Amino acid sequence: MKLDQLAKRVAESQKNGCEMDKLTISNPELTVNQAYEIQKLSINETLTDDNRFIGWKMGLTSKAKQQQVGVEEAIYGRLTSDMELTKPVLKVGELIHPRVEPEFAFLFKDELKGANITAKDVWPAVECVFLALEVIDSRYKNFSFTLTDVVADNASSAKILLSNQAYSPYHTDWAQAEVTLYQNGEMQKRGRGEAVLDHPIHSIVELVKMINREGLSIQAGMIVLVGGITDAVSIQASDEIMADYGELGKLTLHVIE
Ligand code: 0L1
Ligand code: MG
Repeated sequence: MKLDQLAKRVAESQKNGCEMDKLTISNPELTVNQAYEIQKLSINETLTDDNRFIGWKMGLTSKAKQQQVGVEEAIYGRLTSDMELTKPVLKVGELIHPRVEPEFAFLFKDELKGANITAKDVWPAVECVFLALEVIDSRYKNFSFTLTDVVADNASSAKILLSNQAYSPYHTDWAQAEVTLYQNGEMQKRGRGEAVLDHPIHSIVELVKMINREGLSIQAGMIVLVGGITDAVSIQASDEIMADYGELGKLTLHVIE
């Protein structure tokens, strides 16, 4: 089994929006560490001057998300500039079986690294916080995978929408901030920031520790999606998705063919 060949298979499926079999079917001995290597190789393959590495995402940070997909630990993925929607419109025809979930995104002004950081080290490095909608789209058939598979598939990353408004990190208690997710005007999900590892700041701490094992860091200017505040809803063309964050505002995504 060659990791670079598996990475090519994953990159192709992500680029073309076509389903693939789980890597662990033909490679049952694949480890989670090797899956992170496949993730790195497949994303590096897509990087150009126009598609830059812009940050990280944490996934499976809530019990609801872990139960939804039958996996029991948080994972991370890589974000590139192609994933960021510059308008609140999602072309669903390019994706396989997309789902959307409400999140917060933290933008960093200073580098964060190390195995021993705590929340007190994170706050001073945060420039601002955005409201965010993450579109996830597993490249595996039936949205079904093992931990190893989903790590190799860049934690199902597909697209992200950030709010126009940025907030000071000290604007509110992000653990208590509530979001209600509507699909075509119908309430689908409700949750608080504390669903993300008890507090979104813990997600950043966890990420820094995890990427430190690869000798990597959150660099100044990077964003981090901290993880879903609710579990995800399936979406299709003509849907209107609205996340209502109360006094923080609303974020709307129009889904088209
Ligand atoms: O962002 C997420 O929590 C998704 C992580 C991967 C699992 C999934 O595709 O639901
Ligand atoms: Mg997510």
